[in-house]
Amino acid sequence: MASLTSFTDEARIALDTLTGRAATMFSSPSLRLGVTGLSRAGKTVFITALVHNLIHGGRLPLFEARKSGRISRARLEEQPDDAVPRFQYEDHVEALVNARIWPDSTRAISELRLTVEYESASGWNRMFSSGRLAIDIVDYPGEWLLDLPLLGKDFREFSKEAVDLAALPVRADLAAQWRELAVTVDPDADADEMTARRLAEAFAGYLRACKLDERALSTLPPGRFLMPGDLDGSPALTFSPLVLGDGKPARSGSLQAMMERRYEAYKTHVIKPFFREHVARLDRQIVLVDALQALNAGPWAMADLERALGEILACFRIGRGGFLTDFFSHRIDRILVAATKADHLHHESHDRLQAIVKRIADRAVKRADLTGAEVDVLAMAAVRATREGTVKHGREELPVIIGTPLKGETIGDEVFDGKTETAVFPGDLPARTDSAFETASGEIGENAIRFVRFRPPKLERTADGVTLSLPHIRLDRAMQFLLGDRLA
Ligand SMILES: Nc1nc2c(ncn2[C@@H]2O[C@H](COP(=O)(O)OP(=O)(O)OP(=O)(O)O)[C@@H](O)[C@H]2O)c(=O)[nH]1
Ligand SMILES: [Mg+2]
Repeated sequence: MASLTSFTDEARIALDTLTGRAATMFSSPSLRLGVTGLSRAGKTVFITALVHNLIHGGRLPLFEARKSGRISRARLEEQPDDAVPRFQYEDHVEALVNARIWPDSTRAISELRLTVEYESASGWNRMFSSGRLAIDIVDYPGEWLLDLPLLGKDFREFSKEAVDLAALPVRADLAAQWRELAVTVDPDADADEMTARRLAEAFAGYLRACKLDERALSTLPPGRFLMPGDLDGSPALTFSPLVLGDGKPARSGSLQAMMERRYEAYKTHVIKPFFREHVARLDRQIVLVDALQALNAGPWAMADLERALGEILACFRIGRGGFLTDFFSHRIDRILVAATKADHLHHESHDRLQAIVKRIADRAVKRADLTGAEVDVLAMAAVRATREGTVKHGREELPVIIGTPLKGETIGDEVFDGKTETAVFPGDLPARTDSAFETASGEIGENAIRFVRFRPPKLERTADGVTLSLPHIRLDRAMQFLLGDRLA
């Protein structure tokens, strides 16, 4: 991973950051916050809830600048990057707040600028700061980050790793079709577009299956195979790992040579620009993980999530220690790993969820060698769709969560209509963190909690009919960690 980017890339990043720095000297300070996570982790909901709570005066007792009344105004402004799609905040709010449905899946990068006007807590800062902070929030798929390690690997290494992973018991059946094809293809045969396409499609199919299957596996690179963005069908995406024998170099004109070339093109035209234009410019990062889904799927999925998180975190190490260190004005100095959707659990289990995620994150952080950046771990719900209660069960009082299950959700024989509120006993997470990771039986769903998807909450209104802001769990803590010091 030492030479992730070539000299010219690094020089360009340096130049970009220098011009970026010059620009910020004349405008108000800004902070680039990256929001990532694997698909469905909760990125869109998190950003929408954060912005909504800031603009509409949400209850944020742990967010110090708000609590002490120093934020006078927060509003959306035009984003600085014209070439990046805007995060469709208004549509997402309409869905969440008015229609009470979850926002649509978003499959590419987007950006939103939120400007906060505040009064510094210290007189010194008040004298020298403009009292304005522009927060550029960048939403991008975690799958794209999983591509970054490819920059340090040639086609042969990429192929070997992919072949090895596909043979793991937990993946083998999902990969069967691609593996069958891959072993019959002769890498030394003449390059042929149809073979390339069949292989690429089979490989993409396998990656998709990992994601859909109840095993809840994180995906493998190349990230654009699942989320092609505007690259769908392009040659840079029409390749696949091959089963390669000993170290013979590819014969010119062979299938192997063609795949190698496309793999390299993918690195040059997809991975590097993404890294250079987006990741290298971030100041802060939140990585959302759907730990509940992985917990429900069992220890294999937990191990897989840990692997993916490790690779994601390793991407943020870049820019330290190299000759470029001095140029990086945008080095990521704080990373928050957050398990979302904690509202599916009773609050007694929130700390357990946090402990489990902390275990995964600690190991991943160690492996990613992230010394220098401050890393925190949190269990939260960006939007709280449930409230708590207790239900008498014989002599026992059971802690329950109450909410409106989505239409079509089931518990036992009951099928919900999307209108009826119900109390669900979600079960407890294991008190002993270790047990979430033990592969003793390796069975799926051993730690299963009862997982029902709820509709977004109905917002309360005040006596004069004003709707209150979106409820959450510990969103304010996340905001304090990610933004608090910049509003001090
Ligand atoms: N109860 C609850 N559900 C949530 C929360 N956040 C996300 N979800 C659920 O998770 C789903 C995915 O959330 P999104 O915010 O769309 O996730 P994403 O990471 O943007 O997903 P992609 O755009 O597909 O990559 C939602 O449709 C909700 O069902 C939360 O805070 N509470
Ligand atoms: Mg999204």
